[in-house]
Amino acid sequence: MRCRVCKGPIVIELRQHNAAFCEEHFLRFCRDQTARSIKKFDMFGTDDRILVAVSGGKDSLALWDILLDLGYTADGLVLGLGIGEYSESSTEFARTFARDRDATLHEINLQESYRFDVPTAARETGRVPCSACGLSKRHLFDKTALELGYDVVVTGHNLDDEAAVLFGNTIRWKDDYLARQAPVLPARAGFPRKAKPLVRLGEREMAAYCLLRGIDYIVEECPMAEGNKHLEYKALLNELERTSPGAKMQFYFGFLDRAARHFEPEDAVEHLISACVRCGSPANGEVCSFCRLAERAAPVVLLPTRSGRDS
Ligand code: Q46
Ligand code: ZN
Ligand code: ZN
Repeated sequence: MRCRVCKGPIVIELRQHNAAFCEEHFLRFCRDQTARSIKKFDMFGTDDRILVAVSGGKDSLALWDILLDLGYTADGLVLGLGIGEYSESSTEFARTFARDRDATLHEINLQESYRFDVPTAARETGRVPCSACGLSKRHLFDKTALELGYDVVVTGHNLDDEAAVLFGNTIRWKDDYLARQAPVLPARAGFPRKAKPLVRLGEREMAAYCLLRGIDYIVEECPMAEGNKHLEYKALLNELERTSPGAKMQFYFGFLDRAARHFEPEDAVEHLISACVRCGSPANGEVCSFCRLAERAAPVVLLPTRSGRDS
């Protein structure tokens, strides 16, 4: 096979696109696919300040790299989740990338700022680790974006992630989650806009992108991911993709084009009416779910108040 664009020797074949590319045109393909999603879903513009949710993995670092190359103003935020060596290495990869690209990286360490970490929170509250972790991540990315004046938070969720989440939500018909499956979610009171510019690219492409660009990233899976249903769904969809190239794209984009509108929330009734007395974030009671989690995970320590986030 030869490169679809220049007919030169190839570095990758993409069966779902019935195409193959040389290095230069594969990198351009990744940028073009990202730019296409940003435009099609009206995710953000060149005047917007973007906060990249950086994990130290291939997707978030590739996304950050592509956004910078496309000329966007994109800073990163990495969270120290306290998941042993995995968290330390992840943060180190994020720092190295930021240093190499002369980009701004914000850091929040759960233990230092809130006196708990993900394993403790999971243990003390009886939640599965990914639930405690996801709640903390959403809260800290949203809150930091709003406090520092970013217009949008972007995440490195790729097509494999989104198809797996859609699959899980579909087989259980989780209407409320299906309503939030779009690659861009508008800002609402207390929440910034969120976007997933990598939805047209898969894991394999992102790994190849990082390899070709010389971006080092954490390869190991998070040790707390065990039992995570999404990994199971990903494996199922990979098997399907092997025999039917393009199945993931058809499933995900078919849903967006033809079915998503049926799951749109009815007249957005605002359930989260109050501001958390501790941190000011939206809450459906006095205290938001993150502060409730933190209180149970680190009960003897006074939590930061609205005026002293990192103190
Ligand atoms: S970091 Fe956190 Fe993930 Fe680890 S504990 Fe689960 S959610 S698997 S992306
Ligand atoms: Zn080429
Ligand atoms: Zn709170």
